[in-house]
Amino acid sequence: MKFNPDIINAIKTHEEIAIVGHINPDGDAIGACLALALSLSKLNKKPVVFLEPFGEQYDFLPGHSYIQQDFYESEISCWIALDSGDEGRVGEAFVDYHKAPCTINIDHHKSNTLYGMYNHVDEKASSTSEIIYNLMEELDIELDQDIAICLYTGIIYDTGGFKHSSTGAAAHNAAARLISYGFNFSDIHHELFSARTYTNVRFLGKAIENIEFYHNGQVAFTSIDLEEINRLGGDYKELEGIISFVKDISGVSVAIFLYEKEKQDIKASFRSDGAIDVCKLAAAFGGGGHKKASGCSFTTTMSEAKNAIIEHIRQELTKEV
Ligand SMILES: [Mn+2]
Repeated sequence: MKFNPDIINAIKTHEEIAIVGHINPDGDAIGACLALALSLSKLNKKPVVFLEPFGEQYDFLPGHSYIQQDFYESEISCWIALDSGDEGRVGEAFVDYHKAPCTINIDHHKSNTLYGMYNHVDEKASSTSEIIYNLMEELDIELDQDIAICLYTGIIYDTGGFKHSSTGAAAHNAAARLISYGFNFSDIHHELFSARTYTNVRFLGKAIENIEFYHNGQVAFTSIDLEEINRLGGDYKELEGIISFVKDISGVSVAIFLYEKEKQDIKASFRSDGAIDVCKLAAAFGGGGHKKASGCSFTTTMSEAKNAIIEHIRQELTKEV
C-alpha cells in the first residue's frame, strides 16, 4: 500500500520528529519506533522516541539512545504514532501528540480509529515494522544492519516467527532482504520466543494452575492478580507469552488472560483460532486489535472483568448456533 504523498512531504519537511509507540510496548511497536528513529537520523533529522519501559529481552535492539520517557510540554511539531489503534493506545503521550500541528498515524490494526491528521492504516501488512520497511523505500533511505535488526524483530514478533495467518509474501520478502545485512537472527528468535526468566516461568505455572474451561473446553480463561504477582516476586512486564501457551492447549478456540497491573486496573489479552472475532470482543470493552489477537483494559475488580467477558462470549457462541 502506497503512502499518501502528504505523509512523505510532512516527514521530509520537519526536522524534529516525535515517534510514539503504544502503551505496554511489544516487539513490533519497539522495533518499528527504533527503526524509524534510526532511519530519520540518516536524513539528518532529530527523532525522539517515546516508549513506556519494556522488558530486558529487547536490550539487544540498536537505537535505545533515541528513547525518552518524559514527553510533557514537548514542543515537537510533527508526531508519528506507530502500531497504536486508538488514542488510548497512544497513552499519556496523546496529550502532546494531539496538540502538534502535524500528526501522522501509521498502523496495521483493522480497528484503527484514524485519529491522526494523516493516517496510513494497512491492515494487510503483517506488522507496523513491515510498513516502516515500505516507508523507508518510499523515502529512499538506505537500510543498514541496525535498522534491519529492529525491523526483523518487529516482523517476527507480530507474525509469531512467520506462523500467524497475518504472514504474507511481503513479510517474507522483507525478512529475506533484512537478513542479508548479516545479523544473528537465530538469537533474536530465541530471545523473543524461547528465552524465559525464571520469574516468567513461575508466572506461567501460576497461570496454568488458575485455568478454568468453559463451553466444553473451547474457552480457556486464566488470570494472575496483583497479590500473586507480588508473591512470586516479579512485575507485570514478565507476563509475556502466557496467553499463547494457554491458546496452545488442544481443543481451545479462545484463550483469555487477565492480570492486575494495579488494583482496579485490569489488562486483558485474547487469542482466538478464528471461531470468534476477538477484535470485536475487545472492542465491546473499549479495546481493539486483530480478529485472532486483541486486548483491552478494565477499571473493575478481576471477577467483574471475568464475568463480563465470559458472559459476552457465551452470548456470541450461542448466537452462532
Ligand atoms: Mn503490531
